[in-house]
Amino acid sequence: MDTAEISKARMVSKSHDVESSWDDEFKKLVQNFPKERSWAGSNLYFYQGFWCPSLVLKAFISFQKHFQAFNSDVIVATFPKCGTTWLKALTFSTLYRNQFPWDENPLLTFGPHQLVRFFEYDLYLNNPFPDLQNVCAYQPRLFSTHAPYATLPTSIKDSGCKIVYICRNPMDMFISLWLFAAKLRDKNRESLSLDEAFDKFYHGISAHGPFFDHVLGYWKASQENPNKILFLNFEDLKEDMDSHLKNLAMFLGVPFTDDEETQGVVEKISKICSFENLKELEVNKKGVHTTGIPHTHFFRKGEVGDWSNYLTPFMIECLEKLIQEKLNGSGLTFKLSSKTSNNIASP
Ligand code: PAP
Repeated sequence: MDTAEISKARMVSKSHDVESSWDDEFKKLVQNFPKERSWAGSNLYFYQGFWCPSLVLKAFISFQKHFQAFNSDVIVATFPKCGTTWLKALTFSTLYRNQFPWDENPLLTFGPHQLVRFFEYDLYLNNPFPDLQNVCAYQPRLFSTHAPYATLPTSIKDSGCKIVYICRNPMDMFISLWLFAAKLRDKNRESLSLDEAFDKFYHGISAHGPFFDHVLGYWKASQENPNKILFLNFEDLKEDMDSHLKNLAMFLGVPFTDDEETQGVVEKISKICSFENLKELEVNKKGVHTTGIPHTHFFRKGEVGDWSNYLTPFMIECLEKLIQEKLNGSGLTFKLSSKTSNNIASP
């Protein structure tokens, strides 16, 4: 077995073993939660309106119960496969740019997921009370989560901490997740067919889904409180990185100075965080995340519109209708391809 296969085997066995490691009290707590098979073959539990993977259910509940936010904290929140890795790299590099010499940017030696750690997939995974004072090498503290807005700990919602959220059109997100799940799936199980995955996605069943509830939860919260939540789109970033990076810096309270702009700092950040650069770094070719997932799995194509190579006309029609229905009246728009004619706006 090569390193990737060993990591995968470890990750799959972690997901499968986790339920047998639950104590009686926890088993009792979750016994009545609705349950479904995840796309990669483990279990999803329906908890507080969302499908939580068995691997992180306990960690998520610990995080929800015990995490105390500081006013200065920054949290990268995402639905899986919407640009988490990218936004982690961008937020890290923007927020801390004056805390290290540029040619020693930690992104060159650590994966974005190692630098901006998940609450549920990392910090709380094996420890209900992680020492959060010492996990961040830089200040302010920077964390990440796939948790839906409605389920965030009260201290995150009520404190002055800031949330940066990125969403992505559901067609690209769906294909990205389907291909990712196939890589994680246990060798002894057949991969989920595109039809099967589509059926699950259409009915809101995927890790941290329903997708639309997740996106709209953060979208509405960002509309109500734009100083607290910055809502970004994968497709907008692809189209015009520099102006979104300036907005991000402004939102984080570290706007680029005129000098920095003249020195090309914005372009440097966008370049170091680009798909092409990150994918080729040794650390991202070889490293493994705490869950056992190889870093390479987080870098596939990074494009807008790749769904057109996979979805059937029937699937496209269903998703277009679903998008219209779900976004109705919300003011949220998805760009489905880099060609502007192919966009779905909310009525
Ligand atoms: P996660 O939520 O599981 O952490 P996430 O990083 O959101 O994963 O998703 C990975 C997707 O982002 C992949 O998309 P694809 O399958 O359509 O290719 C990956 O290629 C893409 N991605 C990763 N890094 C970047 C980047 N720097 N720029 C653009 N896209 C990226």
